[in-house]
Amino acid sequence: MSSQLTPEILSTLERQAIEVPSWAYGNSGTRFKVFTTPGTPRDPFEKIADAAQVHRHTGLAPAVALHIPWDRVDDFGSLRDFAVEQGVELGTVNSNTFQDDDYKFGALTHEDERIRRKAIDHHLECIDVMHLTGSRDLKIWLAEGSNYPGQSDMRARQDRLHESLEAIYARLSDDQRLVLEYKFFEPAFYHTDVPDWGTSYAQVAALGDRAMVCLDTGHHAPGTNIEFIVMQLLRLGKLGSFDFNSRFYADDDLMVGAADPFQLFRILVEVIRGGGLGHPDVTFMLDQCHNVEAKIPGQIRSVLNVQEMTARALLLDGDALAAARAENDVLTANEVFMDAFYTDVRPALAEWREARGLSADPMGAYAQSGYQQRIEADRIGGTQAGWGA
Ligand code: AOS
Ligand code: ZN
Ligand code: ZN
Repeated sequence: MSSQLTPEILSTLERQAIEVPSWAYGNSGTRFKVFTTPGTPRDPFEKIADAAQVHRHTGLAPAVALHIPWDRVDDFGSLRDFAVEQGVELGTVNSNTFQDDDYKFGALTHEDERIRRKAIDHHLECIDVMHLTGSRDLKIWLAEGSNYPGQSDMRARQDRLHESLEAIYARLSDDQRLVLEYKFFEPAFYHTDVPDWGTSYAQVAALGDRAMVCLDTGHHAPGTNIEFIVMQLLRLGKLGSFDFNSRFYADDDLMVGAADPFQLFRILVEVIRGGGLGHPDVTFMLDQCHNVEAKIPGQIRSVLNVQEMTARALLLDGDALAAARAENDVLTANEVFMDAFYTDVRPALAEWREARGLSADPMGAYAQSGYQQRIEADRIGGTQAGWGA
């Protein structure tokens, strides 16, 4: 293979697996409008079928993350069997405590014991689902916080959060994990109960080894050095998963690698440095919504973006970098770093794909496959599943 990608790099790439989110295939939008897309899935089975297309054309996306209640079905065993038939497996189960009137002032942190109990029970239901789907991870993102100074006792809420998480954690089996996602604002605007990696870390560290932090790349203030957080969490053995996406302003949930490929590269350099690439502890997930672009191709493009930046990060010349650092040769160190980033690996990856029986051009192959035309014709009528449906 005529490329800069060594056999070692190629075999590392071979093991790359990215979980795609079921909600990426449903309709989504902003607070202003949800646009519908022809061919949108009408139920969780159709979401899985669409997700399987991404894997079929890229070989990169063998698992689909679920969301409860959006993906609740009568028989999770048959959803699991269907996924296997389609060539994928069911992955992380995401809980939802943000769409119920009861949760207006909190869920796991709520002052009212009844509401906390309800939120805990929802998570126990998610764990039951995980047993049926074969999922390892329960991902918790909390929409809790307050909008005005004085509104809430932030400290008491941390204590209640700990107690609630403890009750959930206690229900996990030995091979299951809890990952706690942080987000600096939205929907609460003054304080958020899990706003940053430090809070997430403190909460999961108090639970035990099978509780880890989930890092969503869109959940930081502009200018945050996310790769530093990646480094630190890996160093502490607490990076459980990524929610990849990209953002220009807030939690935009755009395609990963679209807004700032260099940031994605820098993150992947630290993942590799910290031993997180291909490590079972660190799940790569996408958390994206495709509001105006086609959904399946949007997901195909996204996993390819992750692969491309991973390949570039693997090209980083560690020896040259170490030598420059030892000499405090700032400019050479930076040049070595940028050389890897600027290397175009697309032709090499296309060649490699072909060698593995995949199309050199997965976007083109999907467009040619006729799948999109088929779902647009077949799925007319019925209720389209959406973000929140
Ligand atoms: C919300 O902002 C988060 O990124 C979550 O990961 C959320 O669980 C996901 O968007 C699906 O609900
Ligand atoms: Zn997320
Ligand atoms: Zn988010």
